[in-house]
Amino acid sequence: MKIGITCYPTYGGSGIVATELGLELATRGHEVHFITYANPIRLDTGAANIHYHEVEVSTYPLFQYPPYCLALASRMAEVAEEHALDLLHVHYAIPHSISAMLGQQMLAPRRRLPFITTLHGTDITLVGLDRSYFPITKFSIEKSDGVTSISNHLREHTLEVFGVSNDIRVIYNFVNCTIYQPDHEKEGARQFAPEGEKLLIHLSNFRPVKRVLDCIRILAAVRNEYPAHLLMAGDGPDRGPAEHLARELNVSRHVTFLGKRDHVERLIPLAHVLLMPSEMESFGLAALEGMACGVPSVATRVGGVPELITHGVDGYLEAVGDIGAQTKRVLALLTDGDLFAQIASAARETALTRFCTDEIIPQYERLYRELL
Ligand code: GMT
Repeated sequence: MKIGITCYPTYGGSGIVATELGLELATRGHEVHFITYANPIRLDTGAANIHYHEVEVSTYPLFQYPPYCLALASRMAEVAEEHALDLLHVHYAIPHSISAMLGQQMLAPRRRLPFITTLHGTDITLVGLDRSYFPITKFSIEKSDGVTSISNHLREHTLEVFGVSNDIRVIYNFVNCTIYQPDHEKEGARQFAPEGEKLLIHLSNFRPVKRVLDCIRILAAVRNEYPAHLLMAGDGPDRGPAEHLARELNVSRHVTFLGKRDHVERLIPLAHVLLMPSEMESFGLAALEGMACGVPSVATRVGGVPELITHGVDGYLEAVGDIGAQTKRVLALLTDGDLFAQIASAARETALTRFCTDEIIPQYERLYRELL
């Protein structure tokens, strides 16, 4: 099949899922065309069957807000026509599904171009609920030829809040378990913690919903009882406040802010625990990447996370903001070798059996075939 994929190319779960999906589809022989305003961060444009089409958004003094949505729609129609695309698959409803709908209408006199919208979370739970975006988000879902959501929780939430009658199919996030592997020796941890402290890791876009300050508070509390070092991978609005808090709590020597990182599959396996203290997660892709690397998560019981992590089996779930409870779980994993081995191996097993690419990618292929 010839598939056009659009996503936010920046650091964020939806862009990562879209990019990894495109790469996986390409290795399965499909022709994949990324139509985005910049090269998606994890995209290897040299890979076989992968094509990249940049969306140029021209400005004009009259435009206080350059109409990206229109530039994207034009580019989608152009690429679809030129490369005979079978369908468009957009990730994150706003504004991608509206652009896809316009692209579809531009081609309608000549050919059919179905489009699928994958809902990722904040497009529904945060941005989509904003009064200025609610009606258009609802409309774009209704107009999509196929809609998928990355968890049951997000599906239920969408049906309830938007009152749409679409058949929303749940297709979970996935991880490539060959690329994401455990590292039992964790030798590389010494580059960050030369005194042999165990590593905790957090990965996100440092937006308020991620509660990155809680990671610093947990690290400080853990260090009262056990030597640990925290890796903070990613960047975003709460990085400054997190650095400030680390200084205030006198732990800045024990926290490394890495900024945006490629190849997190080389970083995550060095850690013993992944922290995901989010206010909301519709799925929690970072936790899944951790599980594939045999790094259990101490996370919050929110949104779709319980569909991924089974509390006490392959990770831990605690209440949002309960630093004490999250700290206790981290300490248990750091100090009890048998417990760590058991939970880490169950986490890897969950990734392998429920969320690996071989399990999930065919679900997208099936949906594409049904639509065509
Ligand atoms: O979490 C973010 O702020 C990024 C956001 C995105 O769309 O890039 O992530 C959402 O999509 C991810 C991939 O499907 C999910 O794993 C995240 O749970 C989801 N984030 C939220 O629901 C807050």
